Amino acid sequence: MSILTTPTMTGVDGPSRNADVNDWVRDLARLTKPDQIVWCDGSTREWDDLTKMMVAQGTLIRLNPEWRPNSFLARSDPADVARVEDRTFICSERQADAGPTNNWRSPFAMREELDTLFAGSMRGRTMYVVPFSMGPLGGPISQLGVQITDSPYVVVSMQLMTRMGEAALDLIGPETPWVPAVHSVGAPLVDDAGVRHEDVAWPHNPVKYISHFPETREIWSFGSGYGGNALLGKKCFALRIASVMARDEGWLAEHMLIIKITSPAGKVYHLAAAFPSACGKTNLAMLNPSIPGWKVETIGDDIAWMRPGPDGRLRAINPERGFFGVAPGTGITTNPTAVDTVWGNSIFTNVALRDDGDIWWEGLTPTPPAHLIDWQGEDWTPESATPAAHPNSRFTVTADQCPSIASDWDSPEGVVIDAILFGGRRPSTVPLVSQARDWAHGVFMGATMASETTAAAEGAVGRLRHDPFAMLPFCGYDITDYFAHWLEIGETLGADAPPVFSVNWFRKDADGRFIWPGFSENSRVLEWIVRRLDGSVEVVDTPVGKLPRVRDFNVEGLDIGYEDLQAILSVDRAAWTREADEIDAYFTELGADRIPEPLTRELRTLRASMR
Ligand code: GTP
Ligand code: SPV
Ligand code: MN
Repeated sequence: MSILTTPTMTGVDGPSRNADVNDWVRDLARLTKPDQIVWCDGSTREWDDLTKMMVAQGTLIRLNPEWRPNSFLARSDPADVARVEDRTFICSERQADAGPTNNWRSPFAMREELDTLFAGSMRGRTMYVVPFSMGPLGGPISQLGVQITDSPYVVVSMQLMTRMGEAALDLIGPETPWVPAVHSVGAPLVDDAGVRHEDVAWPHNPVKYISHFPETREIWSFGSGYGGNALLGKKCFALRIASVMARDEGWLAEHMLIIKITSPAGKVYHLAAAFPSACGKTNLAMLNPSIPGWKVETIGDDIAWMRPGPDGRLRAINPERGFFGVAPGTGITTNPTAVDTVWGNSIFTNVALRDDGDIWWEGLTPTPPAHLIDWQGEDWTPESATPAAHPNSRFTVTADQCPSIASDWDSPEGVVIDAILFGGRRPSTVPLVSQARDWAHGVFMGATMASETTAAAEGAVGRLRHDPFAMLPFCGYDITDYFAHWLEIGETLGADAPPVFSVNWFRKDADGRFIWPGFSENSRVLEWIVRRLDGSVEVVDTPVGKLPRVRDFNVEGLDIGYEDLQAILSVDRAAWTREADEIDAYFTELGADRIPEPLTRELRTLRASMR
């Protein structure tokens, strides 16, 4: 970590080989008026200095190093706990390019607003310059960015989540494209009168803006320090900006996990799967198969960048370096691999603190400790009315600590994708698994996904909403153009396009209980999918896709009744008639004339077969 310039030191060049980077940093310092500028190098020393500083000022609590070495707890402000979708903006030149699902602002109007908000927004604070790479350093599919932030919590989180620091900066040559990402928590320590105020543990601003300029490939985020609002390499760059790059350049930027599966016969397969936020990507990415002989290894748990490779097949990389995973429900029975991953060198945000200086959250262990300090810093006992950890509390940790990480998880060329999965939280209607008839039907499955909302975003939880491709909050352009782009990728891939499947772990019975045991038992669904890839199992052709024959589905050693299995492996015609109406209404909402013809044809086929 090096303190190289202060805004008052005019004429001092920054350390980048790219003059635009240096100029941009200087201009932003003039606008935001920090006390000093620090160019981050990504070193252990930098991590130690920043974490010590944050412990001293109360932003971090050092966990008991006997239990959790080099690990920290952060408690956010209760008003800054998740992504803010209604404050997320796509500022394309034309409103139509943002499409029917995004909040749009004209770039001109937004720049004016942002100029006002950012003016002096870092007074009294340090401006950190965080160069980073999404994807392995120098990889052919990787992209570079530079984030400016006044949050040291964001700096250390970016160290875990991206390839951050000197090596990334070195890669940005005079002509190298890089994405500028500006972030301020919007809480200056010096006011307009020049009076200095005490800092708080989690500075933020009630007014939040998560703004994207797709044409100029820029990100401006104001007012939040939490997750995807603030770690700008993740949703803002790797999904919203990258989806626009991908549209223009013929590839895909997706909200998908990537896994490597080895069958008992030793054959290797790679799968990519899109599930909405807090719907089981991390769990599937770290799956511990319950069926003997199968192995699942982790490549990514949240984002996949995929493009046709030299052999014409789809290849994927995980552009991230770490996991920002949902804590509640991640436990020694549901996801022991994640629990092992966070043994140390981790940041926990909004979880509960144990009396012995370790952490806890709902579902980590079957029995809660007798006493805790909850995520808001209050005493908590099992009798308390509120959860000890916030429902969107998270762990942040590098992927290389994951015991199930695949040896080639950071291969710069990526892995060949053998199948694509789409899934959501659907208490009814959608079967446990079905295979699309072809690519167009697969795109229809993705485009018509719906899921119950979760705590990953501000707003009501448990409300069923359409979330096409799990990209509703993350597509940086018109979602109907995005559907068309998926269809075009299918044209490019031709016969090499991977088969597409729909999965749903979340069917409920009349009493509201999950019918399918899920978690490690999901390996049985993976087994069926792999057998389909090998062509070694027959299917039942239905209007919604190719379903398993119940007798082929491996339930050996599983405690599930025949009727329950039958229920989740069949098509309820009444429910699917309603579903077709629902899809029709959604397509109309998106603009019936904007929906690509192959998708309206799929809907007609579905309707016709329900008569
Ligand atoms: P983001 O990081 O927000 O994009 O989400 P994610 O998709 O990675 O979410 P994650 O895997 O962390 O999902 C967490 C939630 O899904 C927890 O509440 C889990 O208990 C639940 N979950 C995951 N897999 C299953 C499953 O097979 N069955 C059931 N019933 N719940 C599951
Ligand atoms: C999600 O909400 O899908 C996440 C968490 O992965 S965040 O990084 O906050 O977007
Ligand atoms: Mn996500």
